[in-house]
Amino acid sequence: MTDFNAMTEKLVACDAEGLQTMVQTALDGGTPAQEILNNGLIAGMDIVGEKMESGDMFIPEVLMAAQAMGACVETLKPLLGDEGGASAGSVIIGTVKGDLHDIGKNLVAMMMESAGLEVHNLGVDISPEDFVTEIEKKNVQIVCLSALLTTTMPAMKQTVDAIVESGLRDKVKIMVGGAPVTQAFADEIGADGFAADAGSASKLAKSFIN
Ligand code: B1M
Repeated sequence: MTDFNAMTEKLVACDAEGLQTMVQTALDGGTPAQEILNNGLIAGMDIVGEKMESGDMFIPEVLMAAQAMGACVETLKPLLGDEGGASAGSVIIGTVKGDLHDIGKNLVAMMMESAGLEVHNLGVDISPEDFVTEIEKKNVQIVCLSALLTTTMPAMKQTVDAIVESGLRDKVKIMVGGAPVTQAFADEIGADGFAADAGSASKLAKSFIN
């Protein structure tokens, strides 16, 4: 049986090599990738967040933990979700201006890809203007905005407003997500949907396409 507590401890200790070995051992032992992601990696990152808040972990360590998690997510990627099929629609996703968090956003992108969507991942710190430019360039049906900071949530509203002003609002569905974001906030800023996690984001995107 996989010891998820030991896995979270490795992540909190920023032991990238030890974590990777543990993830591989769990996979070899038949533990599903989704369980490893939820109970080992995301649970570990929640503890990192608590320690960051209480001043027990500092930015360089948090970054190291994030990198260790990112490497493990790459290992899990081919094994997570497999609804397959031809491209069901196209999406752009990015973290809004001023915000550099990308782990959750990348998970959402990954789940959407494995659900058969064509995903254009713009990265982090994306301005409203750049979102508009990319919507035009890529001709996508769905726009996903991610924010992890309460201070960057207003940039989500600015992005929705910029899409309205560009005349593209009717052409796209706008989805928002990230730890501080709620359905009420999505409604308030005029987004079409909110998703609390990568799995439900992928399902919601597919429902918009269908
Ligand atoms: Co930051 N950070 N951070 N950080 N960081 C948080 C978010 C924080 C809650 C930590 C804390 O204090 N407890 C806090 C925010 C407080 C607030 O705003 N209320 C915080 C802070 C304050 C900061 C800085 C300001 C710290 C400083 O400099 N003093 C700074 C800001 C930098 C910036 O962005 N401008 C900062 C920096 C960093 C690092 C760079 C060190 C690093 C990011 C590395 C990286 O992403 N490459 C980092 C990290 C790692 C975190 C925590 C610890 C973990 C975030 C994470 O990756 N979670 C975080 C605490 C926490 O969340 N527990 C914290 C795992 C990930 C899988 O979950 O991102 O929530 P999440 O994604 C989920 C869902 O939210 C959803 O699906 C995902 C998967 O299920 N989702 C979407 C996400 N995006 C979506 C988009 C969608 C749909 C769903 O579109 C439709």
